Amino acid sequence: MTRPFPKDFLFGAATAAYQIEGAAFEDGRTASIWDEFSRVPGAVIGGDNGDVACDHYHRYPQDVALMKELGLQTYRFSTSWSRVRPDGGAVNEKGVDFYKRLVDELLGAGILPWLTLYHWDMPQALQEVGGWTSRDTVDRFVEYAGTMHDALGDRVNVWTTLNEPWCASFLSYTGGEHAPGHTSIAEGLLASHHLLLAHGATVRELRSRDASLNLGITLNHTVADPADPRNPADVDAARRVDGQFNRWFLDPIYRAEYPADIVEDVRAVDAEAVRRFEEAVHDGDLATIAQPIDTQGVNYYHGDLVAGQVPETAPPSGGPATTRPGRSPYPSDAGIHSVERGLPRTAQNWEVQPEGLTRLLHRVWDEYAQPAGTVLYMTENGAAYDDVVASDGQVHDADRAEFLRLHLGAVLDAAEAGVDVRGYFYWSLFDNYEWAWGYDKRFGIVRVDYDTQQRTVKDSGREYARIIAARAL
Ligand code: PNW
Repeated sequence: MTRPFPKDFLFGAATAAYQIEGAAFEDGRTASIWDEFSRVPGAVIGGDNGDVACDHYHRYPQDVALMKELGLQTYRFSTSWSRVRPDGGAVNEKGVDFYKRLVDELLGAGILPWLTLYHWDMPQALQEVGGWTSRDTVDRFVEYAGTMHDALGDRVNVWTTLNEPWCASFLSYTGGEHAPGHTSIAEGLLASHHLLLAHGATVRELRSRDASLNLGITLNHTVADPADPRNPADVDAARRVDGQFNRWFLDPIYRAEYPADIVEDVRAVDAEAVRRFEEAVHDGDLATIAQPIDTQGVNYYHGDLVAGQVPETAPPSGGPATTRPGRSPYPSDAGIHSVERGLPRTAQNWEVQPEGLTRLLHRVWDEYAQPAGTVLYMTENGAAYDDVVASDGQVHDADRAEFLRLHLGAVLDAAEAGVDVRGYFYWSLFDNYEWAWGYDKRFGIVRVDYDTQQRTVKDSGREYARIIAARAL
């Protein structure tokens, strides 16, 4: 029995500027926080950086041809702020032109461009005056968004303001794992608020320019389950993971409020940080953040089984083993312990838990998106595996093909039960620069040989192409 996808369901794949473009200092682009952070000793495995990456900046015509060959209907990419407005300052026409050429190439191939304005590569010059901890950065971001709309508003309909503000705030300013690599609770809180404010202000600005645009944001989610649902400490651990990871962003966007339980949890840990955060939330900010959106992107990789006490068997770490000191990305992290449940794991030790995705989609739809009239798309889902190139020159990645089928099935389960989820983007089209893991972890359905820049469609890519052609599982 084959299971058909809904008629208007869109199949795509996703990338991000810093992870694939390379050409880091060409045509007027200046440093971003990732150019800087990747050079900090011990911050990234292997000391890797995005100077060359997949050289997509020069190879985009062949790359778009490959997308067409796979049958992708849509392509999710991000634009580089420091290419378009180097140092966050004046417009750089050469940088803007790259995105015009890319979009024209996509449209020529019949592929819908799905543009994300911020996938973590803030100009380093703006970081030096506070980055996302500074309210001024919000205005700089809206200017940059306006530049992109001036250039592409006639050709791009779908605009995503931010990718995963949780990573851009707490993983970056509190956990220290991502650029700028800070470990401050106050900075994480301030960054999250200014990112959300930048989102809302951008939606307001673009909406006022053109009411026909499809505007939204992409959030990364987890599904937190208590190890023992009858143990109050485990239930509380799950509440706090959910609150800090999911509700901290969902509640302001859809309900114009921050989750009060989490504010109080964090106050108990660092009252001064919460005082600064509350001072940074001005009258009217929450109304700005809660602008109606057309689309919410859902990114899902895995869930979390958590306990209130240290478990007998701790699971392997799901974080990159860099040599820099970090801290938990959760401002209130006491009493949150991951528990092993024997699920299969990817090469990053991330659990493979497709049923969590079905539950997540139901939850986001029922509690947030449906009441707001917002439609859902899966904007990221994928897996790193230790690929090998076989003697026939191919990559027989049966594990990734299975991961893809299982998660597409989980999306279909939700869609068939009434969740309005209208598309799926596999992460990622290419092997690419996997942030603090460097080039060590490969997510692509297309292999990239970093010596020759040769692209090879993996078995998982062929499988995806078959599913897209059949529009059924
Ligand atoms: C997402 N975490 O990152 C990003 O949007 C992609 O750029 C990235 O390549 C992909 O997922 C795979 O990692 C995340 O620690 C990075 O929870 C880290 C986390 C979550 C998402």
